[in-house]
Amino acid sequence: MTDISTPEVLTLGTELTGKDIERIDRKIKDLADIFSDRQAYLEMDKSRVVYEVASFLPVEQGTTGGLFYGITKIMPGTVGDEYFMTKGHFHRKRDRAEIYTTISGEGMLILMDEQRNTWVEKMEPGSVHYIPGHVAHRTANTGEGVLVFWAVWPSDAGHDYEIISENGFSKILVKGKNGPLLIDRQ
Ligand code: M6P
Ligand code: ZN
Repeated sequence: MTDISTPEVLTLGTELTGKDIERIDRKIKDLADIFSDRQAYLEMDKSRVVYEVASFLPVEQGTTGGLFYGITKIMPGTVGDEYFMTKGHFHRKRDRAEIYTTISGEGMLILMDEQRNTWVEKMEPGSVHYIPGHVAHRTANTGEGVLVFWAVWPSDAGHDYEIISENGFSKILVKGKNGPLLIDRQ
């Protein structure tokens, strides 16, 4: 008989639980090349968690035609003036797209194309963001609470972090007097 029970069910909320969930914590110590204010970075508690990712990977990495999904939670905070954010990546298979849906909190999706043009989309509960292929993406928490979003991406997309850790994005998102500001990286 075919087993029609669903082995993993995601309830669209702030948690993703189940036996096959891969969990990654990114702490300040893991984000050395990410934040632009070196001095502020050095003064931070290295064990502080910046974000957590819980992913459901139902097929093997690299499988064509499958999908992965995950919940990311970014804590509120800044390093200097720069908001807590994810490392950011291009997809290793550059043409692969992705969708983000904001569950709670406030943030910005920071996008950069291969010509290093950078722009943002505001993330708020219910906002849905289509990230085209060939566009690097990272998310920043601009609010007082935790930013939680749901991501869905192709199982053969892969993560390419190298370009971002070497050159960053061309712009950074900082806390200004009247809210977030996207400014050129020094
Ligand atoms: C989203 C998806 C994941 C990604 C995570 C954190 O959930 O895009 O694939 O891993 O954000 O982003 P990063 O890998 O850049 O730290
Ligand atoms: Zn991605």
